[in-house]
Amino acid sequence: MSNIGVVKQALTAVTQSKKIADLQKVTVTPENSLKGQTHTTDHGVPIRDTDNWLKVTDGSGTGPSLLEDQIAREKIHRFDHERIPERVVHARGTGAHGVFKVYDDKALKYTTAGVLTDSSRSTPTFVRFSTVQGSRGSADTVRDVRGFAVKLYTDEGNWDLVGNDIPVFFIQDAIKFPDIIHAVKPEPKNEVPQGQSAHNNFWDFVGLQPESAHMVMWAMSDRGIPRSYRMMQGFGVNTFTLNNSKGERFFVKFHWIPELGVHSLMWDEALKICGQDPDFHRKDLEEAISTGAYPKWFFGIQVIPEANENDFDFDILDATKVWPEELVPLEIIGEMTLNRMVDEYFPEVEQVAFCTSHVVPGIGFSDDPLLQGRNFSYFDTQISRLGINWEELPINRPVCPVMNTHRDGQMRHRITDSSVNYWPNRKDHYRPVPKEHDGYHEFAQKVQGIKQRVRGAKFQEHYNQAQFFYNSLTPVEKEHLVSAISFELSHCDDPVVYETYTKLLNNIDFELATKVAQNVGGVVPTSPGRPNHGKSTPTLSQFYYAPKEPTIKSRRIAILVADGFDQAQVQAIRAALKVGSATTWLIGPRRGSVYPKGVDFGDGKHGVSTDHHWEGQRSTLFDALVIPGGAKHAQALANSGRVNHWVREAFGHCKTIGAIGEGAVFLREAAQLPGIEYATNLNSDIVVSSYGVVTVGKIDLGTVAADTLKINQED
Ligand code: HDE
Repeated sequence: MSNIGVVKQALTAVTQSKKIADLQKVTVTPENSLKGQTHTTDHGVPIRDTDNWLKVTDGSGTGPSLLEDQIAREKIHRFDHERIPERVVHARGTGAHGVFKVYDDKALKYTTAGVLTDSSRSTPTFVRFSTVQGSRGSADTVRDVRGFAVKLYTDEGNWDLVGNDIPVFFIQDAIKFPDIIHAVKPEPKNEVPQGQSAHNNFWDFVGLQPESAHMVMWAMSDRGIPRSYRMMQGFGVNTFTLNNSKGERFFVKFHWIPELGVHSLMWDEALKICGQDPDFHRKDLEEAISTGAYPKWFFGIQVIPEANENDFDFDILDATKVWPEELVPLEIIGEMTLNRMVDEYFPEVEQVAFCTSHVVPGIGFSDDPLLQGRNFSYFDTQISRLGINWEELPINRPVCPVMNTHRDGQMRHRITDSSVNYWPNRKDHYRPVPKEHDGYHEFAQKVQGIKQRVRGAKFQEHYNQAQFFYNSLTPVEKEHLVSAISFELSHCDDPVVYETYTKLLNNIDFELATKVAQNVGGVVPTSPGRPNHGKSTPTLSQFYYAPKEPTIKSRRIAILVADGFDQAQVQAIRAALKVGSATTWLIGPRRGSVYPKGVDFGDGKHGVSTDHHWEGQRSTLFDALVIPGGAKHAQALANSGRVNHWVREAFGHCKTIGAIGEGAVFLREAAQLPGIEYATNLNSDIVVSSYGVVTVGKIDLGTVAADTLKINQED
């Protein structure tokens, strides 16, 4: 068995859960038992030939194909029907299994939900991450909101927490959802663009619907281009409720905070990765899980007692608003770890189906008008995607008993051996849980009023929190935000659109509006549209979430080598990075053997296998880069235009670059990274320069004739 096989087997042992055991009941063909198994039709008849359609032939092997070939017909018909409708939003995604735990029973003061209060439980979970705009085959690293949908298979039924990586939403009332989605999706005339919001219709809509201003700020910030699904926050967004055993009710918002911190790509990187590796985020999740670097999130709640509902200058049921943590502290009560990839994409990731209306006893809804609409929408969409029996699908079915009088419908799998299918019945089947026991019951909320199509007074204010978010960004984050909106508006060719939006921006911030308007030819303001309240919080900048101890865990680090590299250095670097749980990748002039210093080229014995050719994997796919010493190797790197571009591009994307000896000379003389100080002799062991360039002068660099390293001008 390969090393990877051994690791996989070891990891599998620790990733069993009730849900995995349940799925294994239908995993009829585990890979290790497939070898040598007989090919059959779907009705189980063994077949001899799956390569040739039955023909009438005179012996020459050609002739008309026969429709009577039921084996060929079955194969083609099954294939013709392989596709189901993709999700109308969030079509592109990936998923993984995991486990959720709470630390203690502190939340008992808010809720009776066992999943949130019983620390002896390990609740199996399935998480699906997604983008929103693009179709199923679109790229991962587009600028977009990311879906963060969690299914918790609790002992009292499934709880679906269907969130995003951004804590607010574009609209306040669910009735506007088709409008915002039509506006952001490819335009109706020509079905462009794909995986982008950079087009007239999106900016037209958000310019005319100012309640979206806050979310637009978030989506255009670095949150819109995460480095990894593992490095984003998750938010339930809507306001839910918790009920305790005393009959008290609390409003609640749910949060996921990644252990590794919140990190983003640079926009230039994101654009390039779309072409270089459109599955970048999918592969990233798989790589982390299969190497045992299990992604982890801390789970937090913000809680407001029912009596305090109206204490804030915003409406706590308005999904376009955050609850500032200074006003409503975040309580961390548990964590979720993802530890297992799926065995097959379609039956698990494509067929998993979430419903915001799926909550468990102790958790309820609020009058948040977005949530109320979502509770209708998700069930309906699953019927059209998967059919009415979608909850029987293996990935969706609960791990606790399911028993009721629902019957029939397309694709019914369950067989209930009962002569009655209604309640009440003479046999006492399907008896509802007695009132004094558990079971879901609605909070007895008093409701009275007038039927009207209206929104609350506090729902009318749209700019305070957009400004709050902008004020809370660091200067670098603000710069990225300006560039992002400028990129998007530059893709709008209707002046009405970019003029309207630049005017709207002036209600958020004068400096922001001025810079964007100058970039895109919009309306440059002469004075602020409204005063800036000046309020900010550290908790909205993604820097706030940096892990307490800096970590390189699961980061991808490239080591650039050519023939003549210093192998002892490479071994030492790899060992050191492995201790920090990073992965290292040798990138060379060819995928195959590269020969270290002191070994004859092609000696057939001492070559070291590289992972990739430097044309095959670009710097954008790595987090950091190391260049070892070795004079001949450094010369070869210097001679390659691609390598010089590789290194400069990594530098341009602010990646950490380390170099030793001749590797440092290469950086200085060939790649010519600007504004950097280098280690120059044995005595200056290590020089940490600006932009994270670290050079080590293990040798006297003066002995390496600098001018022997020349840049290949092709690049
Ligand atoms: Fe969704 N949303 N949504 N949404 N949403 C769907 O359900 C909808 C909203 C979110 O990985 C659909 O199964 C309405 C907010 C995620 O399978 C659909 C409204 C948030 C996913 C639907 C919203 C989300 C969806 C399409 C406005 C963040 C992917 C396929 C009231 C909290 C789940 C599907 C997955 C998917 C409707 C707003 C997150 C059509 C009507 C707010 C992560 O039912």
